[in-house]
Amino acid sequence: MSAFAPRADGWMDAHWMAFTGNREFKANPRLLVAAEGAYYRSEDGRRIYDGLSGLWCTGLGHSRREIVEAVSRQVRELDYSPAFQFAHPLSFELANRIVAKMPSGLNRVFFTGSGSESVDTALKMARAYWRAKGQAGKTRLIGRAKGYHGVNFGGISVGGMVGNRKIFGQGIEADHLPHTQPPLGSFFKGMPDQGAELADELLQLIALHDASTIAAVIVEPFSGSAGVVIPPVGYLQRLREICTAHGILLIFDEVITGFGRCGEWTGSAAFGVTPDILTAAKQITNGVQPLGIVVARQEIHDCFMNLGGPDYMLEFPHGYTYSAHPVACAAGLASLDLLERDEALARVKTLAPKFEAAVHGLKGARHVADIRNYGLAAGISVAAAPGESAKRPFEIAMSMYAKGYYVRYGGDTIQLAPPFISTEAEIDSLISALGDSFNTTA
Ligand code: PXG
Ligand code: PLP
Repeated sequence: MSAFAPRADGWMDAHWMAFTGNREFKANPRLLVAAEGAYYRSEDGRRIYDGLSGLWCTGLGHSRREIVEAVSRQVRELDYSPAFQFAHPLSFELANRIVAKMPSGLNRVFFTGSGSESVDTALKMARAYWRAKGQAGKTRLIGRAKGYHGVNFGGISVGGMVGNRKIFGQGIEADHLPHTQPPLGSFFKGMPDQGAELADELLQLIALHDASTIAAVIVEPFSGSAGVVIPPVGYLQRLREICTAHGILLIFDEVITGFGRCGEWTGSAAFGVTPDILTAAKQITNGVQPLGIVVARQEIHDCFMNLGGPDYMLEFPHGYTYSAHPVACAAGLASLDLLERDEALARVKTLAPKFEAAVHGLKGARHVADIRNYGLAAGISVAAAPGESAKRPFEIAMSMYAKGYYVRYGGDTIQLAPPFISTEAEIDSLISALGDSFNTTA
């Protein structure tokens, strides 16, 4: 039990919470005080099923002994080491282990502390790469409507979640592809079989801006935050072809899709398309420590190494205090071990069709406007209450919490990303409770 019991004396006022309705939360706090396997324990002593694997990051389940021990050992042995000009052995080991899981050709790993930092690092890398190649005019970045690339200035500029951008003023030079979410009511299972031609919209942006001004295109293989938007069959292939033909880097933001959620090590492997740069975070450490990565093709890395100048000078002036943090690297190594030992990818592949059948069974429940899924991820669009599109998802998530299930609500959707270690019975009970919550919401 937590040593800090909530009190009614303004104890909660000082913490300005992230992406939270602070006023509502502090009136009705939902405090989690422990976790093990696929369950949290709430402050009021209930077991809560973790229907989103934390925030898409704890697929192996909580309190895994091997990760806890690796982190404890590392914190005792080397709690911090400077990220610049010095290093520790774990980061090299982890980079090698990561490269072995990446699509072939992606073999140089830059460490960050989060998905947002990984995205901004990748965008800077893309611009600096073209400059290093003598094409300094290639600075424009292309994202996609409904894209989520974290919350730093680069990420919100290429991002396409309107609510995350509009109050912050001018960002950096970016344009956007149209999103690929099928019309409500489509109820596609897995990849939609129509919509690949939306990739050709990139040709319009190239005609408008000229490829000589465009550094990179960044997309999520499937979008998580926007409500789980799955790429149409052939869409990512077409984006790849166009980027290659026009000399534009393709960045896959795999902060959610990387390290198992798709039933493969990457969304790139699942969808059969290789980007030039790949970002990931979250599941690499099973959420236990903050860690992000940017993995680049060797030619991109080598371009910086070959710039010339004295070799004690920096090739890429970029990095974070917590880049390759030793405790995060220890968590990463232990998580990779467990992802392998648990045969997590095979487990996701086995569960995915059952999860798909279960979640699509919600079609016909009250307010269910669409269902989209891939691997162990699903988004359910909720028909809007008049004038209040975000209200029903909130009410449904609160009804689920009262029943002992944590699900994510955002915009007009409910999102599910069960732990890889879930049983079929747990998934069935999650979906059955959710159906009930939809049907009993006004
Ligand atoms: N890119 C992508 C594709 C993401 O999904 C980020 C970047 C940013 O990562 P950090 O570590 O800076 O948060 C993300 C994060 C949700 C949800 O419920 C999604 C994210 C974070 C929190 C909630 O959809 N994605
Ligand atoms: N702001 C100040 C004043 C700093 O000194 C630093 C790092 O030294 C930063 C921001 C960046 O912090 P981080 O490296 O954790 O991203």
